[in-house]
Amino acid sequence: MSSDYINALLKKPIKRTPVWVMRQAGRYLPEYRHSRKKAGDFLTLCKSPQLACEVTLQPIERFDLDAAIVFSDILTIPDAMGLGLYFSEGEGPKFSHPLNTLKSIEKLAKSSVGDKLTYVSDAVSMIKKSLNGKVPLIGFSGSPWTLATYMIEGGGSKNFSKAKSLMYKNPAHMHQLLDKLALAVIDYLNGQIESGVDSLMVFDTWGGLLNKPSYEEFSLRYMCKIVEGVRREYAGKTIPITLFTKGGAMWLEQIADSGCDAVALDWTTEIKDAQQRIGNKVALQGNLDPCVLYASPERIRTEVQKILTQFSGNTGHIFNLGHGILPDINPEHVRVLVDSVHEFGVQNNN
Ligand code: 1CP
Repeated sequence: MSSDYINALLKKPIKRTPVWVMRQAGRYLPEYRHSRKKAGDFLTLCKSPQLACEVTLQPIERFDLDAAIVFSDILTIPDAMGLGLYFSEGEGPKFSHPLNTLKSIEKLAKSSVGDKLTYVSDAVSMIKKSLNGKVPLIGFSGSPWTLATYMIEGGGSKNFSKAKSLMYKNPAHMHQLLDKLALAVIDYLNGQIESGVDSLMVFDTWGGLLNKPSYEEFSLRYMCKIVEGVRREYAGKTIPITLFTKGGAMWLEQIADSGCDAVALDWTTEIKDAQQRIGNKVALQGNLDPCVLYASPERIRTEVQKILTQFSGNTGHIFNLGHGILPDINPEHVRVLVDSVHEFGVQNNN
C-alpha cells in the first residue's frame, strides 16, 4: 500500500499533504461519546477490541483523514505492569498502586507485558481488516519518562514533584524504572507491528518539564533505545517512527539525531525554523495550536495556510495539531482543518 502519510514520513514523493489529528477519536465526536456510553467507561472501551475498532474508524468515516491511530491509551503499559489503572469521572487517569517506594520499583516485573496487552494486538488486527487499506494505521506508546511520571505520581500532576524528586534524589532507581519501561515499550510496539500497524509514534508529553541535561539523560536516552529496539522493516515494509516531545523545541537537533524518521512539533516552534534546523534529516509533523480550532472557519483556514506556506519542499510534512484536540471542539471545525490542508497543501505532485 502506498500512502501519502507513509511517503511523507519517508520523504518520498506524495500526491497531497497528509493530515491526521492527535486524539482524533475522542470526546469531541458525538459518535465517540455514544460508544463510550455503550462501553460503560473508558477502560472497557480500550479493552474491547470490537469497540476500540469502532471508535478508531469514526473519524476516518467522518473526515478525509490520511491516517488512523489505534484507539488505546499510553497508560495500558503501567496497567499491564500491575499498577491498577482506573478513570474517575472528570478526574483523568489514576493508579491504585502507584510506585511510592523504592521497593515497588525494584519489584516491578521485567518480564514481557505483551501477554497482558493482547487486547491491543487484537484491536490492531481487527482495525487493519476493517480499514481494508483505506489509510495506514499508526501504533503508539508513551515514552518511558512520560509513563514513569504517571506511575510515580499515581496519575496526572501539576508540578510532577514526586517524579522529579525521585530523579534528583535517587537517579539509579529512576534509571532502573526507565530501563524496565523501555524494554516493555519495545516489546509492546513490536507486538503492534506484528499485528499490522504501519508506523509508530512515541508520545513524550512530559519531557518538556526537564532541564537540558536531565532531558538527555532521563527522556531522550530511552527514546533512542526504543528507536533502536523496534523493527523498522517488517513483512516487506518500512515502519517509520515519529517522536513527539511536548515542549521539546530546545532539543530538536538531538531528537532528530535519535535515528527516528520524523519529529512531531508542538505549536511553540515555527515550522520553518524547525525545518531549517533539522528538516533535511527527518520529516516534520505538526503544528497547529489546538486552540485555533475554537476560532472561525475563516481563521482556521488562514492559520492552516500559514503553516503550509512556511514549509518548503514537496514532501516531508505531515500536517497535525501541536497536541491533542480538546473535547469541546466543534467537529465541523475539524472538517475545515482537514479540507483546507488538502486545498492549500501539496497537490498532485508526482
Ligand atoms: O473520558 C474519556 O473518554 C477518555 C479520554 C481519553 C481518550 C480519548 C483518554 C484518557 N485517552 C484517550 C485516547 C488516547 N490517548 C489516544 C488514542 C486516541 C486518538 O489519538 O485518536 C492516544 C494516542 C492517547 C495518548 C495519551 N494518553 C497521552 C499522550 C498524548 C497526549 O495527549 O499528550 C497521554 C499523556 C495520555 C494520558 C491520558 N489518558 C486520558 C487522559 C485524559 C490523559 C491525560 C491525563 C493528563 O492530563 O495528565
